[in-house]
Amino acid sequence: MHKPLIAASVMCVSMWHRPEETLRKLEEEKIDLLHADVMDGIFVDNLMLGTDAVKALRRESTIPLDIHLMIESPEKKIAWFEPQPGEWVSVHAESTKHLCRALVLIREYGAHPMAALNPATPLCMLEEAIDMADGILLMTVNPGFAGQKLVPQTIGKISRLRQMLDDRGRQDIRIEVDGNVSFENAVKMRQAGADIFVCGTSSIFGKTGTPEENIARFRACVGD
Ligand code: S6P
Ligand code: MG
Repeated sequence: MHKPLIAASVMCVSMWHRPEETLRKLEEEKIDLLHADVMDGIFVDNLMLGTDAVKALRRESTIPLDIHLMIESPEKKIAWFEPQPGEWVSVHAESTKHLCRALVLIREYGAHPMAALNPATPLCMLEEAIDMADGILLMTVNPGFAGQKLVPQTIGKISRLRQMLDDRGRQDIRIEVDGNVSFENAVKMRQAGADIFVCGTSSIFGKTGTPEENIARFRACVGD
């Protein structure tokens, strides 16, 4: 199994309480990725992080971006975000008729392509595109909002995806989990085979503990 990576969810950082200090702390704590949620109000019922915000994050931090596109027809908009080598970019299978095109385009920028699935979308949707991806993002809540409860069926889905990848000899493909990745849920997700964890209000930006304390606790939970 891959070393677990922590992707800190930027939408869970308050924009009004010195966000730059939080960014510095995440850098000091050697957080692996900054998870930037992009929402268009059509694919999901919310609006979040436009192109300028994503580019500003890239300028303001040394942590590589993990851009989660929750937008319709992402293949037409990937260029707007100017993906960089080493970044991760995920596109939802439900959001495009051209998943393969979107994944290939992301790779042309030198970034890691990921295909994302909502909780209710079956794994067979990935069958023909999986080999074009460096990772699969499994939503463990319905996308659109932070602070939701886990859809419990998604834990079994992580195991089934890990099996599907192993059967194809694709142990190199990472599994990212996003939504209610709490300390408790992360233990189960790790056991099921997840290796990138989106950390938001359920863990490192929770109401109790400092981000530093919560990051240490989270790392212990996923065996880092
Ligand atoms: C939700 C979005 C997520 C959230 C994250 C919040 O649609 O894709 O990345 O930011 O899930 O974390 P939490 O711990 O509040 O669920
Ligand atoms: Mg996300």
